[in-house]
Amino acid sequence: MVLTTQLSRSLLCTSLLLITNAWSSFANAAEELTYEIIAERTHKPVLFTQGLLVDGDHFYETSGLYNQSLLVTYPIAEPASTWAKISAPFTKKQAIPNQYFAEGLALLDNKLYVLTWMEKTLLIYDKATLTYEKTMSYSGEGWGLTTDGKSLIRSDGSATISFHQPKDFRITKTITVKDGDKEINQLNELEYAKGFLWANIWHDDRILKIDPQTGKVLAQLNLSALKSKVKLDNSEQVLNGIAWDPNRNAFWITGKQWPKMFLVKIP
Ligand SMILES: [Ca+2]
Repeated sequence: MVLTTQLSRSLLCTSLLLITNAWSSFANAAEELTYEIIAERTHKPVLFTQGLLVDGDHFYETSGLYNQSLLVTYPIAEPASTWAKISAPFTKKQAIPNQYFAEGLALLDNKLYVLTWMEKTLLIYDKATLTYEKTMSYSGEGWGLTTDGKSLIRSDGSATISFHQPKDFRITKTITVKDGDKEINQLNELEYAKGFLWANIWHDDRILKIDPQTGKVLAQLNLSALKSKVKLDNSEQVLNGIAWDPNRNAFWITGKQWPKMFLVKIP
């Protein structure tokens, strides 16, 4: 009898704990934003997208992997015919040396900053010509990169976001990204838009809207509907690539080796 009572007490406690945990994870989940896909265009499947941004009427994009990393630029507007779309050359293309795995990309004061994954090296290129200018070094991994117009903002695969001063890439501030109490790891491609930081999560179809001061997740976008619109062959072809297009007041979203990009508007 005593044993039975203890057992039922412990079962009751376990159930209460499960309910509490379920409630707290529910309470932590940031609000889901609604969105509309207002346009789509081709994306060259050769691009293993790591960084994506819009400047004026052009995209700038980095493509990863060793021995094949690239920095490219191409127009947002596409030719009319399907063949012309598929065969359109890049406006400019710069091969990144074989020892580097290119990662995130940011544009600040006419310089393109390219992170590398494990090489602890930031590569700097001239925006107009894509010519290489110099490198700077840093600690840790390089995943995503963006800018608020003052700092270069870097993700490294963890929940930490580092703010670097552009002149020497020294860290001036870090934030930890949390949805409620839960740290969100594996933050990848970044975009700074409308005063907020937006981040992909690696191997996840969500993009988070983050308070750049505190790291608090304010809302999330579930973009699994985009992935269902592209034919993918392998599990590494994940959603990755967020670029704010101020002329269209919407985000261009793509993924690694995706054949399409989508223009996503949040009402
Ligand atoms: Ca971006």
